[in-house]
Amino acid sequence: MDVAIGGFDPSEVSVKEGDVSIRFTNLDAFGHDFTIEELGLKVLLGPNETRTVTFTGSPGTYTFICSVPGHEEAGMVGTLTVLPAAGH
Ligand SMILES: [Cu+2]
Repeated sequence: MDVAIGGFDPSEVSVKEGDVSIRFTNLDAFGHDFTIEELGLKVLLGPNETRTVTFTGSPGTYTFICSVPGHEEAGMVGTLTVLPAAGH
């Protein structure tokens, strides 16, 4: 997922429940983060940093933002949908 002041690309992501891995690339020369308040998840992304983060996702729809002041207002908001694994 590309992370920049204009927003997250893609801004709508669907994954299966369980271990969710997302690779983030910060395209800007200043910091951002990937925050899902409902999950207590906050991934800090330094300038031009690329990192992969794994967390446990339960089925549902979650809003993610960049919590740096002003960045959500600048469009850094999106939706993560965690789908039930097959067989549930
Ligand atoms: Cu940001």
